[in-house]
Amino acid sequence: MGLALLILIWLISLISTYFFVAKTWWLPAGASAAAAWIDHQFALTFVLMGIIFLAAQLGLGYIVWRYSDRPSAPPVPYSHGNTKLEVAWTTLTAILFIGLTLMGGNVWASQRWEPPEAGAVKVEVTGMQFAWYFRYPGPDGKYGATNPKLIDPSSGGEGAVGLNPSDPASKDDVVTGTMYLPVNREVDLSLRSIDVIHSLFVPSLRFKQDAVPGLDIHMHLKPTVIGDYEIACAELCGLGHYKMHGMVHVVSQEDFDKWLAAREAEKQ
Ligand SMILES: [Cu+2]
Repeated sequence: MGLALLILIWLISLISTYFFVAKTWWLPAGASAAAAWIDHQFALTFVLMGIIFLAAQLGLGYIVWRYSDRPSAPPVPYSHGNTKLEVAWTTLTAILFIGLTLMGGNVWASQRWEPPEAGAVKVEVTGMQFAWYFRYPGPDGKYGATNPKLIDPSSGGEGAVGLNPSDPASKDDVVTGTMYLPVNREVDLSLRSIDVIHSLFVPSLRFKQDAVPGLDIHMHLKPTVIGDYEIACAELCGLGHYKMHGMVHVVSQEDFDKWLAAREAEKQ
C-alpha cells in the first residue's frame, strides 16, 4: 500500500509539473511594453514554487513508503516537534512571499500609481452586464460629462455610458463597442462600471484590472505589436458573464487616426 501511494503521489506531482514546464496552457505571446517584466515575474514565481512543490511532494511520497506499517519498518519515535526548524521554515516562507509580493507590486505600481507618459491616448472603458464600451474624448481631449440618470444600456453607444448631450465637451466624444489603440503609444485607461464589478482582461497585453461601480480607476499600458487581441471579463458578473467579450485592435498611428476621424464623421 505504501509503495502504491508513493507511486501515485510521485506520478501526480511529476505530471502536473510537466504541464507547467511544457507551458501547455500558457498566456499568449506578450504584446505590450510591460509584458516581458510581467512574464519574468510569473516565471520566477512558478520556478521557485515549482521547486518547493516538487521537493515537498517527492519527500511526502518517500516518507509514506518508508514509514508505512509493515513488520520491517523502523519504529517512529514520538516527537514534540522542533522549534528551530519551525522558526526556520516560517521565516523562509515569509521572506519568499513578502519578497515576491514586493517585486510583483513594483510591476503593478508602474501601470497604476506612476503617471502615464505625456501625450498618452485617453480611453475610457465602461463595463456593464454584459458588454464593454470604449469612449474617446475627441479632438478637445476632454471627456464630456456623464449622468447616471441618462444611462440606458438598451440604447448602446453613448446612451449606454450615460453621456450628457448638453455638455459641450460631449459633442466630440466617440463611444464604440470595439477598442482601437495606436501601436507604441502610451494609453491612459479610465475604468468604470455602471452595475456590478467587472474586470477588463486582455491576456496578450498582460492587462487585468477591475472596473468598480462608483470608481474611476486609472491604469496605463503601451501596446507594442500590431494585431487583434481578445478582451474577456475576468470577474463573474452575472448570467451572461461568459459572453462579455470584446476585441482590441492595435493598429498603426495612421490607421488609428483614420478610424477615429471616421467615427467623428459618423456623429455629424
Ligand atoms: Cu463582466
